Amino acid sequence: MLAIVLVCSLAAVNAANPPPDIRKYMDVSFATYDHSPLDGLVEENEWDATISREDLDHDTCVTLKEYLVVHTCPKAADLFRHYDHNNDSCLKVADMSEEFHLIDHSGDNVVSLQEWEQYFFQLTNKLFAHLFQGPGVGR
Ligand SMILES: *[C@@H]1O[C@H](CO)[C@@H](O)[C@H](O)[C@H]1NC(C)=O
Ligand SMILES: [Ca+2]
Ligand SMILES: [Ca+2]
Ligand SMILES: [Ca+2]
Repeated sequence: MLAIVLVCSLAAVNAANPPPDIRKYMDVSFATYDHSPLDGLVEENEWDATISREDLDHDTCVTLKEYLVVHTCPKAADLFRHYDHNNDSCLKVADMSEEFHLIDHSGDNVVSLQEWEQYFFQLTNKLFAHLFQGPGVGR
């Protein structure tokens, strides 16, 4: 999932040197999802389609193993667990759908750029808080 790649690359960038233009990374990511239709919104079909790309053996379940083939950032396993809403160790369309409705804050079944930025900025902060703070701070 590109969003996860995005979160990973943001963490890498932030750990070294917090950039003033996080929003630019978010916007590039959003644009790569928004293609069918290209309408300035991310629809659920655009979001859910990431599952079929990552399901390497096409059994409808993206396992942690498959996931780690595609995503090699240090927090990839934590991100996998974040997306696996029903804790069955499989990322499925149902997990992605649940995640989509979290991102869709207004509940109108489409994700605007503003909702996207807000959600992934919060998710990045939540998952990588200790990297932002540096060693010895907090837990
Ligand atoms: C999945 O696990 C998380 C963390 O352990 C927990 O908060 C959540 O309630 C669990 N969800 C389900 C559907 O079991
Ligand atoms: Ca779209
Ligand atoms: Ca699979
Ligand atoms: Ca699952």
